[in-house]
Amino acid sequence: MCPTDDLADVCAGQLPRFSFVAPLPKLEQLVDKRYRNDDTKDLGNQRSCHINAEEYFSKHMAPLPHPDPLVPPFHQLHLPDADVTYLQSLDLGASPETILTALIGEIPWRQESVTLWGKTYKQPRLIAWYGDPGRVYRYSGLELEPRPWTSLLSTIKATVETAVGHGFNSVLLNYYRNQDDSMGFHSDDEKELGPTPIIASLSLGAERVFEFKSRHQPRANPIRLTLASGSLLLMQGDTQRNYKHGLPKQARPSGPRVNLTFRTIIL
Ligand SMILES: O=C(O)CCC(=O)C(=O)O
Ligand SMILES: [Mn+2]
Repeated sequence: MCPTDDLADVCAGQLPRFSFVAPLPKLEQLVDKRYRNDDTKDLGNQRSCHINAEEYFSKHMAPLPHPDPLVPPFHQLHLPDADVTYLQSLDLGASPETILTALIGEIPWRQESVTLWGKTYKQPRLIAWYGDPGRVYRYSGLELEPRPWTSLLSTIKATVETAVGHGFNSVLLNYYRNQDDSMGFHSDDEKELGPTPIIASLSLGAERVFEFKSRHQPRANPIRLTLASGSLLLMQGDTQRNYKHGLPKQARPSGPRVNLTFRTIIL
């Protein structure tokens, strides 16, 4: 069994360092001492420690077999009752920063207003929705008509589809301008995504912390991942049914980040 099954807080994406925080009494059970190093430190009643990610992944997170041996393997995150895999660096044919700059320049970004619990407020980020004709996405009172694929987005989509072995018909782009932009906890569980959506989430630009929280144990500590620029996070199976996810604001200054979540809208 992988010790992350019970981890209160996992923070990956900083290869070769992999860090996590767990409640102090559990730490000893969860972490094989061989993966610890000396910079373990106390954080109140929590303790943070760093372990060697390459070694950890190779022992506890089996790479998934992929039909194309040239495509680097994904690592499975051990979230119980979910299916989440992470690829540290997807080869996009250009640097993530080059693509980030191109997308920031070419996308007609919009700040939308959403209505939640009867209150309307502006989303703390900019968004854009692209897809095949008719693939409308509705959430939180918003109705997004798809823009036609640009050549850059079609190219990225094809690369993502090859990496995950699944086709998509739409993408939601999120532009986090700085550390104050965020996305609240939610599940991508709208009915037009089907009962077990496959969502491939590509991150470009500043590293930001991404959090998972169990829908059944809302008081449990969130599980945290740092998403690297150029990384691909794949959520499928029962992930949306059993977990919420979000991207909190952060205190530390952050540069721009664009995230593309490729989806399949079922008509
Ligand atoms: O920016 C991210 O990494 C999260 C995006 C997301 O959850 C969404 O678009 O539904
Ligand atoms: Mn989401």
